[in-house]
Amino acid sequence: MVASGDRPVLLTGASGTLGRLLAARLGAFGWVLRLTDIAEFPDPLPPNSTFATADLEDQAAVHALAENCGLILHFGGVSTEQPFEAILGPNLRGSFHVYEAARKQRARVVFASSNHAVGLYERSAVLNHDCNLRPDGFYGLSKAYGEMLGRLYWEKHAVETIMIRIGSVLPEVTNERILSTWLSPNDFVSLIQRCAEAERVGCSVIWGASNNSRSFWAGDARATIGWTPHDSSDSHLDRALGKVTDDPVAERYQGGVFVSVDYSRRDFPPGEMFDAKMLS
Ligand code: 15L
Repeated sequence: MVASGDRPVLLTGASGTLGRLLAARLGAFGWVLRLTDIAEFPDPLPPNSTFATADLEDQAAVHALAENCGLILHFGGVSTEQPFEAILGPNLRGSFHVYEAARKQRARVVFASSNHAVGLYERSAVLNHDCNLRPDGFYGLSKAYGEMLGRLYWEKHAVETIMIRIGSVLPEVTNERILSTWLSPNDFVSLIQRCAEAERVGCSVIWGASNNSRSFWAGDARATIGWTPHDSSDSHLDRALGKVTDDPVAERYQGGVFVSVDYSRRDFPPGEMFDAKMLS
């Protein structure tokens, strides 16, 4: 375990949906948590936890929060598709501050990347972790940047990182796309446990998805960190099959409705992959 009593765990984005889930569940395991967010923490504080509001753009604040931490769970920043200017500070500058702090503290980082870093693959594709990044908007682009930041800090400074390309962490499978992207809350928590407990992780990419037979993704570093998901969207098939939008762009791509935001490409017929051959 890279974190313990005198090497606490810093959780950024603690007041967000995933942050609150992690704070409650990891706190109940007895983890010593240092929680932070730009917004107040809305829940009762878990045992052994402290909370401080901070802006990820404030380098000094991030460095102070990370002091003595052995693990940083970086879940902070904007989590939806937004104009570039809204993403720039929290997601790009903020992630830089987190990685610099990790370098200083010799801490491991778990970076909450997203399926939107590869959201412009069509739904028929099954991706390996080393596929080209194909972000589906400025949010996805910031996650791709975070992944490259993680790689830089591993290769140049030996900062260990696990990048989790999170699918959809939800209590229920609510539509057809989520049959492919679902990560159950229990599998999500067990993944974070393994990220902390694994002896060595280097620089690893994990698809943050349960054991879904309709998955868009296969092949990642889960064996290296010893993580096995136990849930599957398959048991929600009846409820979710056929629940689709009437938006052809969202239904065509893995990233769903994030792709549709400001999408202006009209030159490729549905079903046709964009690849280098089409340019020659
Ligand atoms: C994400 O990255 C978002 O933060 C989350 O709100 C969901 O939209 C999720 O991806 C998803 O693709 O389902």
